[in-house]
Amino acid sequence: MKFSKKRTLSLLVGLTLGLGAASSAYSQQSLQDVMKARGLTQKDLLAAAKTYTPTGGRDEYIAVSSGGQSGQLIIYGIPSMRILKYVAVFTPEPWQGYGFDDESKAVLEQGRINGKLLTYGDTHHPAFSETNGDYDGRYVFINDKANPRVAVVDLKDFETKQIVVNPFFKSEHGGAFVTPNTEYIMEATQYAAPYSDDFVPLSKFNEVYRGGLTYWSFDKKEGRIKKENSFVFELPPYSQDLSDAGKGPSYGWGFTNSFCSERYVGGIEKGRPPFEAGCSQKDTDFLHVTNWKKAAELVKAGKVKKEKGMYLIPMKQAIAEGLLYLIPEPKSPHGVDVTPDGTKIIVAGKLDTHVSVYSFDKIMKAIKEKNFVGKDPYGIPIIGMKTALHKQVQLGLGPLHTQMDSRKCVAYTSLYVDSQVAKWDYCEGKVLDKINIHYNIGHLVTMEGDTVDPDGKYLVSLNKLAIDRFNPVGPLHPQNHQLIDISGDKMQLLYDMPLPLGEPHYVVAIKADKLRPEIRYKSGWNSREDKRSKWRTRAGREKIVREGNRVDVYGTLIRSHITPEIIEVQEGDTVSIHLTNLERAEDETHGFAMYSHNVNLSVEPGKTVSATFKADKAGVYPYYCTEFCSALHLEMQGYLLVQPKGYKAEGGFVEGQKYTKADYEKQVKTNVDTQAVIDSVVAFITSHNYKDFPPVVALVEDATDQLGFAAEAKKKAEAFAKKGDWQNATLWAGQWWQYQVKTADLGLRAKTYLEEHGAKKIK
Ligand code: K7E
Ligand code: CUA
Repeated sequence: MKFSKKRTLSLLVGLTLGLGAASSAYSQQSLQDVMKARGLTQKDLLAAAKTYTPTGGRDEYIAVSSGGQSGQLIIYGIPSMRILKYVAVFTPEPWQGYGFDDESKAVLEQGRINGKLLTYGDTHHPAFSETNGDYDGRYVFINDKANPRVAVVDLKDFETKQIVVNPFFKSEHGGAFVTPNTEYIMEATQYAAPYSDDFVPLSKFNEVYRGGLTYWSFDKKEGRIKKENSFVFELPPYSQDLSDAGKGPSYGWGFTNSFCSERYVGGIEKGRPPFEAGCSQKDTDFLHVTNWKKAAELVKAGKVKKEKGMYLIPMKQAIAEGLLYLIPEPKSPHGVDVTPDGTKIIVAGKLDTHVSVYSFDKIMKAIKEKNFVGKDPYGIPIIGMKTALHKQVQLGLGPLHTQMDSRKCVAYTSLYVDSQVAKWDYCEGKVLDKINIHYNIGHLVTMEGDTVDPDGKYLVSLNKLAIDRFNPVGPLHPQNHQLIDISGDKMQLLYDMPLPLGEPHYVVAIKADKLRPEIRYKSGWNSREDKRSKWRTRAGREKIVREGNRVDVYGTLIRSHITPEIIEVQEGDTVSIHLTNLERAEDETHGFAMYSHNVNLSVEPGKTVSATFKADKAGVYPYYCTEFCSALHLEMQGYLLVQPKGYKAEGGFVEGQKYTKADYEKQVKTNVDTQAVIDSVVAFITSHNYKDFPPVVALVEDATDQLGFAAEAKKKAEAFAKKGDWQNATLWAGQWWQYQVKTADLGLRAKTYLEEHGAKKIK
């Protein structure tokens, strides 16, 4: 467990070389046996040693991947490539209760477009929040290409908090990218469309259809996008593509690619050449250069008009104020990436074998000297390509995206057509290394590779096609994320990870120790609004409140019961079940599922969530906890009874089993024996330095709680016994035992932990 990486490696290598080391003959043989049986080479073993993570081990980096059309985010560790979580963003997801509880439904509701609720998103580019151009580990943003929206995910709990809809665009792609202090989140259009929601014939394409670039204002303290402070650059109907924000010397500026500056409109069904022909005819398209800092000042000074609840900067105003410039770039470009020092802008063109490196200094000089080669049809000044270029470097076929290394001037660019990654020097303009990937790479990511201070180390290649890489699972293949070691001079392929959800476009990777997610919510927390829920309940305060046809159930969840266990309502009532998880222990989530009402909740420790539904059919509806939370999890259950209109109550509870004094005494004996086991475990724990182990301290805290509950149940049992009510006495004695079992379970977990982590005896 405590072996250093070096030590583990030398151990492995030593064993495989097997130079007559008779003393370790057994393990030597077994490792070679495995190699032989599985057909593994020395190189494979080395790669395995670089990625294999023993049980309980952690990853150095956490990757946040777009989930493509799944509308989610995928979280995985690097270098282990183990998937840790899917985060529901634009799409309902039952495990997280997302889109099922009222609180998260309200988030999805924010994303309605034209009154329609959308239950998917086409996610492309996740972006971490930044402070001084470096990841600060607080938020992640993700865009939806199909329905121009941006979502905010808080890394405190990896939950989606907000979705904003772009009121001008009908499609987007160049987002989410953040400015160096997360002042703004960039979002550029893809397919031009009218800003209004009206019908506009294609004959008016040049005059009325528009592209655009939104700078969404972000309030870092509150963790929310502020639409009312955000602004949009009106842009020509070119297909704007990716964006990146300037940093260092280029701070205050943004860069946005485009293709189809031909403004071609297809019509293949009418015999016109298709979009793809008309959109790739010219030799160059345009890089849009925008001055967001100056734009923000204009907005602040009240010089920009508001429309649809945000600021819209018309092209005329942007040109007059010197906020907007164009620079030709080789045809059909895709990625645009600013170098860590902010001095250069790297543009890769799908249909050009070169990567173009623009110099920010040269761009500024041209602007200062008004050195323009002309204007586009909308009057935007054009800076000459040669004027702005630092270098063009021939890399290979289909260069798309670029990421940076920790080494100065070193970058990695994906080559889609060549199915390769090129490592190259953007200062000198020379290729350093190439590696084959499988197959057709889109984006790639290096560790913290788009910050001012990249870590390098690993690169993940996001491949579009997997073809023959994995066991076949039908015509729809998983994606293939390939892990590459870039720490040496030569790139080394380490691992293939099938990603079984959506087509992820981009991934960002952050140093794991920058993240400090919470392990529980403050008690009674509405996690989507980040405040105490008005529906929260404390233990013993559970209640059912009726007001006309509305019934509010204030309930709680704790191992292993749901309070209330019986809910009686009348046909036609609107029922709202509000559940608070009372647990303080780590990883004690309870679920709540109920027959036939599409009610399915996830209630993490401390959280309060609600499910509102119409009880429109009389009947019996069992509900239960969906998370295997303790040995008595299956008993964590209850009934919703929907009584027919005019129903008159008959009878009370029917006892299935009658208990006697003997039953009570038998149960008490069991409890006394159980207490002895608990005492021995407690003695073990307290005789060790358990306080040096925070996970054990948390377990002990939880166990103490459970013992407290046991004591309460014991009191009840004894009170009933005194009255000779053996029925209730026996049942409460049983409940007393249930809490003991939970205590013992926690205690044993703590004991195992101490044994496995070499705890020392202290007395
Ligand atoms: Cu290249 Cu949406 Cu960034 Cu796909 S995008 S690859
Ligand atoms: Cu709570 Cu199972």
